[in-house]
Amino acid sequence: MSTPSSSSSELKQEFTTKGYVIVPSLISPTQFPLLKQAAEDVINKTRSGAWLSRRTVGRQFPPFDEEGPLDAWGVQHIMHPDLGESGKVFGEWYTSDGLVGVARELLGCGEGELQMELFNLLINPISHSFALRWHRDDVREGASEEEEREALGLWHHGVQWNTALYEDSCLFVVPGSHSQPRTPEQRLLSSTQEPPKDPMDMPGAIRVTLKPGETVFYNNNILHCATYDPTSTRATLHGCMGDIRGGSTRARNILQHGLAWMEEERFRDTLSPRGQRMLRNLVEMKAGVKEVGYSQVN
Ligand SMILES: O=C(O)CCC(=O)C(=O)O
Ligand SMILES: [Fe+2]
Repeated sequence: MSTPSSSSSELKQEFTTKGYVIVPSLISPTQFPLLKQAAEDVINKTRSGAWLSRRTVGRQFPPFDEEGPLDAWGVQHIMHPDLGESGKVFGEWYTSDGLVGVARELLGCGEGELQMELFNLLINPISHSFALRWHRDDVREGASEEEEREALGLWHHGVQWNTALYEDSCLFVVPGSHSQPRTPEQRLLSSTQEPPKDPMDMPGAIRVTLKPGETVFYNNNILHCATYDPTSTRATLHGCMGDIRGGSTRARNILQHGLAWMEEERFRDTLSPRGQRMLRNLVEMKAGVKEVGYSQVN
């Protein structure tokens, strides 16, 4: 995985032109049951209120407060040492050869430049349908065409991914929109705070379906939205990694999620030497940044 090959550059090319690419199997047969079990554990803790770092129904973007309803569409900070053995299982997969190999390939960076970032779990709410409006993660909906062009012209030195543990059809994207300002019609449909009535009304939209074990890597400024159905099991690993050559360009996107816990020694102690190196890069970046705002308004 870590040595470049012709098929690997095809992967990067697809990621660069379409803004996303699907990779079949980055979870080994031994890891799969461990990840499923760890997911079940943290989902139970979240739904019972024992784990309060979560994304609750009704709130689309950070900050995700600890208060509010118990029905959640996401579990935050799944490598946290307070999650015990489950946290460790997630940490082992986040730093595994397969995942790190593809991330490096898409980032075009060396092992020493990899930055540990976010790792969360996206789940089905149990009693509400919910949806996220059309958005780009780090460009606000009111950005002018010129502002959009400028923001999308920057390479942010990061990759984000969703890895499905169960079949997942929640995400919709507009291929190619990570590098193009919105058309007037796309702008209209993504300027509202309301979730879409039908995501397929968005010109150019496609629905991304992942089979268990598949991963979609995407540029998080691609125009995207998601719908959450309480009757369909979802447990999808949702993370990102960066390349330190991006300096503080990724600070807002990452630090708005509240990562003070990652600076604790007891978290570092749960990680492999590779994980500890990646974490050190994050902590150094964080130290150079005074204050970050939020990418979106809820
Ligand atoms: O649920 C998903 O797959 C997408 C989540 C998302 O877009 C976000 O958290 O900003
Ligand atoms: Fe998003």
